[in-house]
Amino acid sequence: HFLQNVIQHPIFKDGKATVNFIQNTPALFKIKLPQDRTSKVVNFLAEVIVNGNSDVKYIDQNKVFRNPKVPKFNPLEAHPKGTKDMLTEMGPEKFCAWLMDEKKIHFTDTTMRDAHQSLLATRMRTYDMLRVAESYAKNHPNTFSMEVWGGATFDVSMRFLHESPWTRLRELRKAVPNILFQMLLRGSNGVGYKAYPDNLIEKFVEKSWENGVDIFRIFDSLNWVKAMEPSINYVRNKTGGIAEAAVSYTGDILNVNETKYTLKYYTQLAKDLENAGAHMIAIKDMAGLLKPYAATELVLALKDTVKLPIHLHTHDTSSLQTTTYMKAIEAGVDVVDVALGGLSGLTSQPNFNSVVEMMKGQPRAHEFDMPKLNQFSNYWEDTRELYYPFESGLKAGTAEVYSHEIPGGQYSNLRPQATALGLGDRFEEVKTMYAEVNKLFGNLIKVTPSSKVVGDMAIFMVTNDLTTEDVMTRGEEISFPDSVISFFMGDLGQPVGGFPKKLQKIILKNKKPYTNRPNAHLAPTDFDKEFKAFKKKFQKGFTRAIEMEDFLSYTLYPKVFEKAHENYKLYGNLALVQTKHFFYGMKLREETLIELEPGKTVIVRLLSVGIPNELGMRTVFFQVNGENRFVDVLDTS
Ligand code: 3PY
Ligand code: ZN
Repeated sequence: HFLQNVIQHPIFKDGKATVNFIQNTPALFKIKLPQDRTSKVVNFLAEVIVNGNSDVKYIDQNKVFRNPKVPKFNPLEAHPKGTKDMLTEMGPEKFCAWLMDEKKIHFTDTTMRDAHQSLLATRMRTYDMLRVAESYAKNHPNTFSMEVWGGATFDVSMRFLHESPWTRLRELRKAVPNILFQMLLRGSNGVGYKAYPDNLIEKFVEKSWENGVDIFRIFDSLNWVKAMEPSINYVRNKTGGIAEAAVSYTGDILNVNETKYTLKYYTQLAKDLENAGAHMIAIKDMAGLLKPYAATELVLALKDTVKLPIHLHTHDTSSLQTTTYMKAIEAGVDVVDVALGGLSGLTSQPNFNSVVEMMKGQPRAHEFDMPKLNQFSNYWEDTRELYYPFESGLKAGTAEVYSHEIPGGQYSNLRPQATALGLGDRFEEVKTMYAEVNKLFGNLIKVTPSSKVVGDMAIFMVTNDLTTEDVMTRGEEISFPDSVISFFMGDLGQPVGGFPKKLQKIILKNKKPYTNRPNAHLAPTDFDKEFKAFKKKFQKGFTRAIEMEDFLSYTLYPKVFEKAHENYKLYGNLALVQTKHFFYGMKLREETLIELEPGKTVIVRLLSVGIPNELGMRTVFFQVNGENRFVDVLDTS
């Protein structure tokens, strides 16, 4: 049909079609695609086979993937009782009291959130999580919690993986009804990079709970209690979940020259968070700077200051952090964050499997079935191979982290960001500059989004060959990155000790900064009006009723949502496609299985790919459930 239209077009008929024909007659090439789910997903496969997945920058043609094995479990057996059941029975206060009475050390498994955010630029797909989720829930119900949501996963799942973060959460919840689910919430910045209206955050918290989140780890990128307080209240008032408020750790409390981020500073902060209503306190060591002996001091002091469970989070960038856990456990920490072996270490969390082994025979040991826990590590090790283009390239632990202080979750993004800007060979300089910018900005707590501001400035300065002296002496002539200007305006809140005044003047030029909560300047979201307008705009593309959750995704990331939605209309639910074929397409005679719904599986086999015709179109032949099908795709190479 499409070819008929082209052939009968007057320009084409007259033999006047040139290389510009496609550009000049775009309507002809807007092929109306069939709407059923099978055709949509086949169209996607054809597109990746011909043009590749635009998120994959290079392909190693010799790469051979192993088939990740899901550890055995009984699908017919009920889920064993876990911490989620206990929270439901006890409510947050009693549950936290139980946790503090526990002698055993407890473990949060971060594999499905921070581990892949920090090692694989957040690219882990729902497909690979769902494959093992039920098995994990049935094999290891004694896990304290699983961090599965929030942080960068929210936008990356839409932006690059063409998934709905809400569907991910719901599907995981179904597979894991027994273990607590945890998310990372950037306080007033939600799961974004700027402040949002308070009532939007409130709705977001409420919906996250309804869809499956139990523990909300709430932090502020500048450790500003005022910015965390509203979120703590929303969790307390709108959900039955746990408000875990985070003390983000930077510097070194054992450094005798430290005057800002001292032990006293952290204990006071924890006390303020307890007074603000936190159920638990997290030590959020986002860059992995908490050294073993410092952990002893910090945990003992916090235990002395607050009557709440203490949950320790770190990144193993230095490769020392298992020792930090040992010291923290000795000092009485209640829960530590770990990742399953195959996705642990370096910029990720310490190795779950090995920490369990370390504790064997010790007073605070917590028993896990080791052969089975190791099977899960192997699953992730094999699965990780599928994500090789997103590896950060860090091969060994580095003591450099104590000087640059780059958070683990940022490290895996900063390198590709630098490479994309042509600074691949100058990453050393970027890291050094990151530390210099931190000093210039007054020594900040650096965690999303404040860490992004520092990263943006570092890259900007390296790109433009600027020194800190240039900034201070001729900053008036420099147009700084938007994120930097916005930061100095007070859009992310107030840093500890305030902004460096001279630099603030240079960066803001004539603008006047504010000092109260950024959210106080934002008009509340008018849910009635805006949700109605949203429905009107988007309902056509949905095969189900639009939900408030869709609206929240849109409100937090309008452009990203719109693009993801366009994609959804074209290709349907891409979370169902196997990862190998999602990223790399299919090889000749290869088969892929797509389970559209339980009991409805489509088997697609690639038969051949035609050479481009004079219009650049290629015909991809498949066998779909035994029947031949072809799809024409414009080769854009
Ligand atoms: C995030 O906000 O995504 C983080 O992981 C911060 O550490
Ligand atoms: Zn982290």
